[in-house]
Amino acid sequence: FPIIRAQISPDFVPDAKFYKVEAILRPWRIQQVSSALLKMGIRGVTVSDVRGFGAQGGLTERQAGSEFSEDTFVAKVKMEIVVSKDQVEGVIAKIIEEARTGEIGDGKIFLIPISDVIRVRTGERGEKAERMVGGHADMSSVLSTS
Ligand code: AKG
Repeated sequence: FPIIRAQISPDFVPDAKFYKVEAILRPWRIQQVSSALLKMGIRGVTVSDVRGFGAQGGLTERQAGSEFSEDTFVAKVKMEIVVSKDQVEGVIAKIIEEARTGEIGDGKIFLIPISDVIRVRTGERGEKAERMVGGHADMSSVLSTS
């Protein structure tokens, strides 16, 4: 396989403290992706069932002369993860590693700068709101340092 190297390009991505990694992926790869992210310590993943089509119009193959619809929607899952800037490349690399089959239909990842994060329960903003506390990761880090 070619070496896949994801890098934030300052020409395309406005600088921000937090980014949303929005990935449109194959539904049957979601479990594999999310458990790998969990192992990395990533918390706060939102998934939605979506339908979409890309450059192929929802078709994996096109045969000359055959009739096909240009807009056949294929079932995908949208995975949304808001992380701090230093976690972005790790998350992108992990998603590619776990979701890629090499076939048409593997999906896409969009990187969206986030202005701020606000925790509803406390009204905290920024890093305090982004950080996931009280979960399993917190418990295990407490255990491993004690
Ligand atoms: C596309 O519509 O561009 C596709 O990749 C279709 C193939 C698929 O999603 O399974």
